[in-house]
Amino acid sequence: MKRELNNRILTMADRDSRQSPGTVLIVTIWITLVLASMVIVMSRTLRVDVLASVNSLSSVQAEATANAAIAYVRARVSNSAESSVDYGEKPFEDMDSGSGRFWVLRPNLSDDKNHDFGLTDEGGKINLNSASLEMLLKLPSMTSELANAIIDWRDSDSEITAGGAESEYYLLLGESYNCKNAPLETVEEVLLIKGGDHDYLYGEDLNRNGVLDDNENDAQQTLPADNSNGKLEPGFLNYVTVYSYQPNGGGGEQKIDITSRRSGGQLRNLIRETVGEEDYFIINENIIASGPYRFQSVIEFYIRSDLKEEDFKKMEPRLAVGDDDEVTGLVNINTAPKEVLLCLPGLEQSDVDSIVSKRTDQDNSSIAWLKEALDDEKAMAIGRYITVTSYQYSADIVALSKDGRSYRRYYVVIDNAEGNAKVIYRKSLTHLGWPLDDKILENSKERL
Ligand SMILES: [Ca+2]
Ligand SMILES: [Ca+2]
Ligand SMILES: [Ca+2]
Ligand SMILES: [Ca+2]
Repeated sequence: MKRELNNRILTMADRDSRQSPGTVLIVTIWITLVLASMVIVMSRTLRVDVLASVNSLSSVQAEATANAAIAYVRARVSNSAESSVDYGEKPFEDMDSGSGRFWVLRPNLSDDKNHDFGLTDEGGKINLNSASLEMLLKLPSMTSELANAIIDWRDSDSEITAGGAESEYYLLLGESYNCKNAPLETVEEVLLIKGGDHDYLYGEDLNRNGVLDDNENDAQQTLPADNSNGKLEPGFLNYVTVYSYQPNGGGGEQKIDITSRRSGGQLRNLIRETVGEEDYFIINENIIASGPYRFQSVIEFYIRSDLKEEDFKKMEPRLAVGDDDEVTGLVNINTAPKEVLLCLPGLEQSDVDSIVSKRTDQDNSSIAWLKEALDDEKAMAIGRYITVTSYQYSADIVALSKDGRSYRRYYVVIDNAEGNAKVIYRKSLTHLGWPLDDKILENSKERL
């Protein structure tokens, strides 16, 4: 029995010792496999880390480039002082910031095939906070419902304009809110307003680059639902603003409010100083013969006084319309697109064409040239809605990292009314995708 047991133990030990080399081999193979897979995992992790750091470097570069672009644009605006910024050159296209390249994209409203670059004058737009109902209604792709609802949205009262809406309407919506009863702070706020449809605001230009892209011309196949007619039907986005305003009486210099009869004495003195005693009597007679000694606008003063252009220009900086410190929403006739000019009261297409053809070679810092472009009645009728100076500009900045792997797009609005060109609005548009030619992206990646 004991022997038998010993034999069994021996047999087992024997069997174990026979299996040993195999077991060792299997264990070795396993260890090797585990080590190998660890190496693979580690190297993959390393590769991912390297890629991630390259990508995060690209992001940092793109962000730095965007910031450099914003600083550059601010400098351009503050240098422009009260006159318009240069248009038509190339200081906004493919600029090198060191950490990357940037473009300041601007939709060319008369060309949907090519990108255009530069700053956009917010003063050349219709201000949603100050425009009359009649002016709003003349905007392209504006509806009567939305125009009325904009008036209700911004006015402080709760009386419904025909077709408009006050809180009763908004409180019944799925996600209810009150009518604002205060000025709009962004243009996109119209999407909150009754009738403020995405299609009216942006039109077919889904990526807001001013160019007809493939998806914007394939009907329902991909967003947006366009009419595939080979043309970009934009919304009213590029014709409206909420940012335009200008100092009126400010600037330190004493100004004369020409809308007030009480300023008559001051105004007479200014005329006398400017044209001399002899001509003063003629000018004074002209004014008295044509109406009371007060004026709705600077251009009305110019026309009714029949001053010489050079004399008027000397007086112009001293004249204020009303006694408010600032005026909201005057349309800059030097820069406004035709669609915006057409919104001004009483203007027809031929008047707008005349303005656009005359303004190109005129001294734009004075409003005097308008007298050559329009007949007197029409010029005086739009006088109180227009200006020739702008203080707010917007820039649609596209910034690409040096290695071409990352980009950012920011829409910024810059206010220079106080001379410090401050950014008053900044919004990322990166989610809309790369808005320029795809070749730019491909080529910059190839250079790696
Ligand atoms: Ca209201
Ligand atoms: Ca587009
Ligand atoms: Ca489409
Ligand atoms: Ca179309």
